[in-house]
Amino acid sequence: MRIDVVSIFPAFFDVLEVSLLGKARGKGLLDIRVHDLRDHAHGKHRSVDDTPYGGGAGMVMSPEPWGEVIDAIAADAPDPVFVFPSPAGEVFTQATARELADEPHLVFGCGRYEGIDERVFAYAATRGRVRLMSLGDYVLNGGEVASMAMIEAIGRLVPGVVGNPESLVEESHEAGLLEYPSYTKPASWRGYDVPEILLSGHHGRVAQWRHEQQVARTRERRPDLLAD
Ligand code: 6GU
Repeated sequence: MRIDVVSIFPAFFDVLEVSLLGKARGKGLLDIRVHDLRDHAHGKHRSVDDTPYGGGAGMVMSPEPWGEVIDAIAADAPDPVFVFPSPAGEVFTQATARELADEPHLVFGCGRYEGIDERVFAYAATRGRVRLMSLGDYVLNGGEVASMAMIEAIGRLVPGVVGNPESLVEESHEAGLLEYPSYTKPASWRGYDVPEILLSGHHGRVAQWRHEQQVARTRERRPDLLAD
């Protein structure tokens, strides 16, 4: 899978060189390319933003550098999915991660300030498909950390990135439930004991207990997931 990232802070994405995704890049499973939006700003001060029409606080990212970088990426590889992280977007879920993991080419456009000139989204839609995606109901300073989260959630679903594909199956959100609790040795630690059933060797009863735990903690922590 190819992933292009556009940002005025490309250094945010240096951490994509470590851990599981770093290894996947080394193996050629993920082709991640980070672009500095400022390379496409041509004014005397290389500015990428300006004051909002209609007034109001903050600055808005100008369309011209975005148009240029979108053209450069789309010329190289047509019809990508453009993902613009935004607290005004649709909510990114495990289902979204699964959908996007099937795409051959994603482009993450990271906005800063009060956002990106709205026309950029319309233009990007002429060069590919466009999704505005939010991580949840809170506000970050820009799209960089949000993109990182989405790239990790999507990248680990690309075949070969996670060594044992079975570990993707029983996770939180895969069955619409939270994950069951996990334990390892020692069986007794500082007065806390591992639940007896897990030491019993009865695979069927263990599976049933784990499912009950999943339902119980989902009801307790995330009743919204059980509603639908
Ligand atoms: Cl995707 N972007 C920003 N700036 N803030 C957010 C977000 C995204 N998701 C939640 N808060």
